Amino acid sequence: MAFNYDEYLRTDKMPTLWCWGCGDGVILKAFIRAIDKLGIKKDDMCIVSGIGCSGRFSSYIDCNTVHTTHGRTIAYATGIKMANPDKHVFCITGDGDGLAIGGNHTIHGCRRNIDINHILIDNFIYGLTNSQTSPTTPQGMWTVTMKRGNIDPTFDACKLADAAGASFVAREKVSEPRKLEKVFVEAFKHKGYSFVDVFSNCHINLGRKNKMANAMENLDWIDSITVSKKKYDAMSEEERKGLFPTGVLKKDEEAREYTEMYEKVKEAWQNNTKVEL
Ligand SMILES: Cc1ncc(C[n+]2csc(CCOP(=O)(O)OP(=O)(O)O)c2C)c(N)n1
Repeated sequence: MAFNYDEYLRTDKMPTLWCWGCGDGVILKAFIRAIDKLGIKKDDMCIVSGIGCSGRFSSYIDCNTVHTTHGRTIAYATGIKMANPDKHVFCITGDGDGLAIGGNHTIHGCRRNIDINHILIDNFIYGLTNSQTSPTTPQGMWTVTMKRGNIDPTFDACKLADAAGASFVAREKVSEPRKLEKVFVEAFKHKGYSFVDVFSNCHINLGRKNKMANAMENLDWIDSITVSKKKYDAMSEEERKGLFPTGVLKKDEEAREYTEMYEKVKEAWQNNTKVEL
């Protein structure tokens, strides 16, 4: 029997405001399938999103949702998780939302290793506001704020998340929806900060001015800059240039999770002792 997505969707909000062929819809479906696979109940989860095309994600799923301000998703999600440590908290951000205006929050979410699942929808551009340079825009590409080609160095979000202390770090792409679903399942099962960088297409606001004006051309370009972690690990430094590894890049099950540590703070106050780390 065909999978019933409607069970999870706010069907009255359909069609989405995403452009035809946008990768955000692929991510939405992979997300729903992962939730279903894990049997997470709608009442036991909360989706927190920021502002952007990616920010609309929370509008479409029929569960507890908060559509917050640009760049402040992790701050809201941290509060929600601290007050409800037994619930699943998902953060959906764009690359501008989660790495530029909200970059600082992403760093400290990772550092605290709080049990939040952060999906960064990485379309390499500010989509909603029509093509400004984002931290992940590749060098040389046209943007509305760098019309002669972007001079900012290209940024690897997974390296940031790893260095900042996230205990689960992965990258996938919308051209491989089944792999994306699998990575989501692993990320959502993980206790601690799970960061998933999802390469997605924005053929309208990135592609049109960069010789990939339709979804397929944009996806082909994404395929050309990605390689599985296994292959990446076997490559020389020279061969790795311009490529991003996909798959689960880091999984540390020993790292201490923040809400659990906070329980120790409560105990310390009750017993009038110092927190035991
Ligand atoms: C404080 C603040 N600054 C700027 C904006 C304008 N703004 C809305 S969305 C956005 C960028 C969105 O880009 P990204 O986060 O990459 O998401 P996408 O739309 O590509 O999914 C900006 C700059 C805003 N809403 N609030």
